[in-house]
Amino acid sequence: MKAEGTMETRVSGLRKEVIISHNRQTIMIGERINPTGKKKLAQVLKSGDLRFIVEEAHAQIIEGADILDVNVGIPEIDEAALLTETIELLMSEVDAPLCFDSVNPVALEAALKAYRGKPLINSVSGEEKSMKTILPLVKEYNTAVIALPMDEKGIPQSTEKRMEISYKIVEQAGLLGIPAEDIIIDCLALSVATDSKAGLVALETTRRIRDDLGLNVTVGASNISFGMPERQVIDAGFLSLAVLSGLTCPIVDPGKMGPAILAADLLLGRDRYGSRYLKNHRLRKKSGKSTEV
Ligand code: THG
Repeated sequence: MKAEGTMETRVSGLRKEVIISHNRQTIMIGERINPTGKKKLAQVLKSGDLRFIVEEAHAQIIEGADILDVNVGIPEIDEAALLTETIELLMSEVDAPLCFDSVNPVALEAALKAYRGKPLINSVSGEEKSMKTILPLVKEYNTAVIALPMDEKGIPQSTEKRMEISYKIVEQAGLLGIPAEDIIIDCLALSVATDSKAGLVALETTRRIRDDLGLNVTVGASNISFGMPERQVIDAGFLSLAVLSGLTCPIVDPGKMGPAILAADLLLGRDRYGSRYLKNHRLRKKSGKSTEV
């Protein structure tokens, strides 16, 4: 099947809409509100003092994030209450649309009830159980959703199998009345340290999702370099190749990968007069975040 063209995914916060499309500039989803591997964040989430989260939100936006991923999953907390509180706080502090990163449908629904705008749910997979619990939420609360092309057997090695699962999720969503453009496929980057073809498969999946389905594509880019030295070089290289292949909204640390993404758009003729690149550079410089002296 050849897609009729490419689709637009619209998400919004209270005061700002973001349009994700293959014909537009790359959208950055900031990943730093996530306690995975971050002692400080895990600590503030436990203590309930959420000021650091607000700081991280503002910092990521200065660094170029268009959407903020929000993951508050730590053991032994009431995730529904904590996610809702965090979402409410962030809505009052930033205009950017939010992406709810949770595997807990109860927490997701609580946060969805509190949200004003059209958020992104991260994520649904091709597992029956996931589709059955997450897709009805996407429909009922009119959200967009990130879909992982994996199923009960795990993450497929082949592009073909990833496409098959992507089609299945789009079809299941369609049966519930969810439009295809509200689905963003994660091309699933695995580490090149354990599988030297992992980059190639993610890039091929990205290209096929764009060309065959016309859908937007995301990726947790830093997975690609897990276990390797000089990770940022690998991540930045992967991102440039992936943006050319059809990646439209990577999940990244904008402090580290912002310039690489904006450079990719600039090099692909998607940033007239380099104005986005330059504006981002000035903002970083002003806040002491530029890597240049
Ligand atoms: N796909 C989708 N969602 C995702 C991922 C994905 N959400 C979570 C994750 N992957 C993307 N987010 C992060 C958040 C933090 C880190 C990596 C990815 C991270 N933390 C450092 C660590 O683990 O060592 C902490 C170090 C630091 O503070 O810099 O790297 O793939 N759909």
